[in-house]
Amino acid sequence: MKKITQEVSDFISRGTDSHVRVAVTGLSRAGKTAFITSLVNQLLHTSTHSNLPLLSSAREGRIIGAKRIPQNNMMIPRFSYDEAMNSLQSDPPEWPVPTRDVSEIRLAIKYQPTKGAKKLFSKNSTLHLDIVDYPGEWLLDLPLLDMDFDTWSQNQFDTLKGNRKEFAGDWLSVLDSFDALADINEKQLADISDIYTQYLYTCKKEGLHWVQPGRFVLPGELAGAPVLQFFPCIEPSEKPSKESNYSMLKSRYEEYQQKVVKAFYKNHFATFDRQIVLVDCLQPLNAGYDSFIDMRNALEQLLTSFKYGRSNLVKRLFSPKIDKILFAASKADHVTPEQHPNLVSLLQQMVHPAWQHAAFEHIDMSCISIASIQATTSGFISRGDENVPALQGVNLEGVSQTLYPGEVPRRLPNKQYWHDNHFEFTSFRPLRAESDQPCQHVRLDKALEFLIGDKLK
Ligand SMILES: Nc1nc2c(ncn2[C@@H]2O[C@H](COP(=O)(O)OP(=O)(O)O)[C@@H](O)[C@H]2O)c(=O)[nH]1
Ligand SMILES: [Mg+2]
Repeated sequence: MKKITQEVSDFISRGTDSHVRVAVTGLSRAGKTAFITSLVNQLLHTSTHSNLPLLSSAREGRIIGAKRIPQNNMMIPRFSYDEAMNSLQSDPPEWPVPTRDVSEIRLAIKYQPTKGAKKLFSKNSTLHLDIVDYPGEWLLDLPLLDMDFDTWSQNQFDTLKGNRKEFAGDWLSVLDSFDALADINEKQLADISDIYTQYLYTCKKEGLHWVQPGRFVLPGELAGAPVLQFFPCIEPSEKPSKESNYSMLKSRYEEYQQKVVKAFYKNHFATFDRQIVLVDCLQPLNAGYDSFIDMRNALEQLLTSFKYGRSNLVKRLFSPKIDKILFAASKADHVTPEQHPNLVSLLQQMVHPAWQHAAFEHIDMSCISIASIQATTSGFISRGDENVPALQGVNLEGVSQTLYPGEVPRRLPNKQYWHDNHFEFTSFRPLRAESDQPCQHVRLDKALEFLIGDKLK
């Protein structure tokens, strides 16, 4: 009897749309933690101070309230909401400490439905919202599923041009004295993997985002595990023995494909209903042309996980459910509001080519700009007899500043652009969060409307 009741209740849940899993991703430092913290904070405040006019259910006064409830999936760590809020409420306020793994938080949102079966059954309905945070870098690993170790290795060596070759210097020089045919030397494999991982970290530090394997730079709970201890290696001309270094590297790579990459897609990705991809377009503007092109490539790569065409790997593995993807240019409060349309246009340029060439069947997509947690306030300052837009904020050293950070280009800039223009987007402290007020944000409600608005009808 109990089982039947559970099944019936699950059935009604699904039939009345009362559960949605929203995944939040983006490359590291794109603003995922800030986004989730603010989103949870806004929803928890809806019963007292709603600050979400662009979310129709909130504007119409139909949200009764939201609370946190224990998540269903016990294998995923809890998103550290309280810790993040403590940082934002401290004096001076601080940004939440970065986390580097998948995590989840679950909310129950009570609302008044407007239509259909939900309204018929009861006056109030509850939407269970799961929010899952995972590093965008993990999506860069998808192509590995279609490549054997030798192909992947060759691929990695082929990318060693320009800066990358320079960054890989240490690793390439230890490879010179590495004997792939010799008997397995665990210590040596661990050491060289470490140097290879350092190379990947250097790429990231220098603003290059396309790194493989993605889990090496964001290992989460796998830090130090042998499955993360391999590196590209040219296939030896002689047949390697089963006990050789080469065979060990190859079998670790295969283990990584199955137990890390495939497992992520099966256990996590397959469960997502909606996806938001956060993109920090300002960081590559600061860093320069190469960083820009690299971010575009990384985004294009990331998008392949959502191409559900017939030949798609993801589709071959399971039936993905994602029906809406939102791309959001994050940290928009780094530039003055009249630049926000340019920021969106720039993001569209990075995302659209990949989008148009691929068959993104049945996925609704949109691009917006947001600031999850505002760090600046915008206004005007008078210069001569002109009023010019400006931002005010407190920088990370605690100094209050008023400035005009410059224009955001509408289109993807060419190389020359960085000779003629100089970007310097200052980092500011977040505005302090008050315990009885929701955080200040820009268009987080627009993101919510896109992601869950229809589920609150
Ligand atoms: N000004 C501003 N800065 C932000 C915002 N969101 C994130 N940041 C900055 O970006 C950094 C990285 O954000 P975080 O959410 O930790 O990124 P994650 O690695 O994607 O989780 C933060 O420490 C802030 O300095 C925002 O809405 N406004
Ligand atoms: Mg984070």
